[in-house]
Amino acid sequence: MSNTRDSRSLSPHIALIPSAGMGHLLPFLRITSMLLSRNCTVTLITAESTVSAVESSYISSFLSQHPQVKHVDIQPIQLHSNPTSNDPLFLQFESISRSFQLLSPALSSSSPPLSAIFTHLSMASIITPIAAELGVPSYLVSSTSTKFLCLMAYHPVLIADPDKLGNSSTELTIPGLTPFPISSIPSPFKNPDNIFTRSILVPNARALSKAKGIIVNSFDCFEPETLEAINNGRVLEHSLPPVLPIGPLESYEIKKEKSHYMTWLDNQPEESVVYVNFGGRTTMSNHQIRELSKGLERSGYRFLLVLKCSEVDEEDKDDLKDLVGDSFLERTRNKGMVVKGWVSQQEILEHPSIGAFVNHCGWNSVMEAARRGIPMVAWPQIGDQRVNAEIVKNAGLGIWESKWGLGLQAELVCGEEIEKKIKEVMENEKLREMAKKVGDEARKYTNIGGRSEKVLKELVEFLQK
Ligand code: UPG
Repeated sequence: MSNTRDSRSLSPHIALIPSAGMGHLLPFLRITSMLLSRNCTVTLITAESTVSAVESSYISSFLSQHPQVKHVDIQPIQLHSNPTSNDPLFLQFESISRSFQLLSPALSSSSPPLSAIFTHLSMASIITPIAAELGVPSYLVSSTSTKFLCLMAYHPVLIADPDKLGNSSTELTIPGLTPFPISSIPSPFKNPDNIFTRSILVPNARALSKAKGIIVNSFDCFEPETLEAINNGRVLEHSLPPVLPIGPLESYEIKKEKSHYMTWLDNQPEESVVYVNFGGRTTMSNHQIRELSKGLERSGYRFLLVLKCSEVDEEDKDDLKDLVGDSFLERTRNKGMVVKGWVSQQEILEHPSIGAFVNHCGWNSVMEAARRGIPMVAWPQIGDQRVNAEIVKNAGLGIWESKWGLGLQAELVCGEEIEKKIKEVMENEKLREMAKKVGDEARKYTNIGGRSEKVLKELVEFLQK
C-alpha cells in the first residue's frame, strides 16, 4: 500500500482513540460519523476487551454500518495482581492507556498518513507526546461540560495552593468564571493522594495545553459565560489550547429491530411520558429505587423507568420484581414501563411521547436532552455531574434540587419529594417553553451555517491543507 496521500482530494485522515466506558465511546462514534459525512478518512482505534458487553456491541454494529471506517483493535495489556483500584472502568482505563503507549508504529505507518489524532481528554498525557513525536497535530475530545473542563485545567493551581479548597471556603473562584460552590467539586480534586487524581487528573490537566485544540460537545448559548470567557482569552489562557464547540453532537442512525419499549412509546400521547435513566454507570440503593418508583406512581404520569444495578452490565443479575416489587409492576401496568439494562436512549429522546427526563446529568445525556429541548429533573451524583446540573438549571433546560444525592452512600430522597419534582417538570409551562427554546437554539447551532457546524467545517478544512 502506498504511504502517500492519494488523489481523493486530500481528504483529511483522522485517527480517533476513545477511552473506556460508554460515556466516552458514544461521543467518539458520533464524531466519527460526523467526520465521515464531511468526507474524511477515519481510523477508529479501540481496545479489544471493553468494560461492558454493550460497548463491544456498539463498536461492532457501528463498524458494520460504516464499512469505510478503518479499525485498529488493540489488545489491552493485562494488569498484574494487586490492582490499585477495584473500579472496573479505572482498571480498563489503566490497561488500555498502557497499550496505547505502544501505538506509535501503527500510527506512523497509517495510509494515507494521518492529518490529526483525536483522543479523549483522559488520554491526553499518553497520546499528545506520541502525536508530537510523529509530527501529527493532536486534538482532545472533551465529553464533559466546558465549565468542568476549566476546573480540570485549573487543577494544577489547586494542587499548588491547597488553601483554595480549604475547610472554611464555600466557593472556588477561577478568574474569569462565576465561582464554583465547593459542594460541586468532586472530592478527588481535593485529595492529591487519590488514585484517580494521581493517575488521571494530574497528568492530563498538565497535558491539555500540549494539544492543538479541545473539541467540546457544547454550544455557545448553552454555556455562554464559560465559552465567551475562553474565546476572549479571559480564562486559563496558558493552560488551555483553543476550545472548539461543535455540539450538541449529531446522533447517527441506528439500524436495529424495534425494541418493545419503543413500540410501547408509539402508543403514548405526545409529551406524556417521564423518562428516567441514570446513564451507563450510575447505580442506586434498592431503597432509593423503591422511593423513585413510589414518586413516579404518585405523580400519576406515564413513565419509562430504566434501572441498572451494576456498573458492569454482565454482573447485573437482580430481578426487576425484587427491585420495584411485583405489585408495583401490576398496579402501574397501564401507566408505565420498567426496563432493566441498556436501552437506546438516543431513540427514546427522539420519540415525540417523551415529556420530561429525570437524569444524573452525565454530559452526553444533557446534550441529548438539549438537542431535543426536553425539560430535565437534574439528579446528579458524582464527578462533573453537579457542575453540569447547575449549567442545566442556568440554561433553562431543567430543575435541580441541590440537596438531593444519589448513589449508595447518599441520603434517601423520599417518594413524595420525587413526586413533587416530576409534577413540577411536567406542569411548569414556562420551563417547557424555555427547554423548547434550548432545543431550537441547539438546532440552529448544528444546522448548515450554524456556529457549531461552522467550527467543525473549518477544522476539517484546516486539516485538509
Ligand atoms: N445511554 C444509552 N442507554 C442507556 C444509558 C445510557 O443509550 O441505558 C447512553 C446515553 O444516551 C449517553 C451515554 O450512554 O449517550 C451515557 O453518557 P452520560 O449521559 O454522559 O452518562 P455516563 O455514562 O454516566 O457518563 C460518564 C460520567 C458522566 C460524564 C460522562 C462524559 O458518569 O458524569 O459527564 O461520562 O464524560
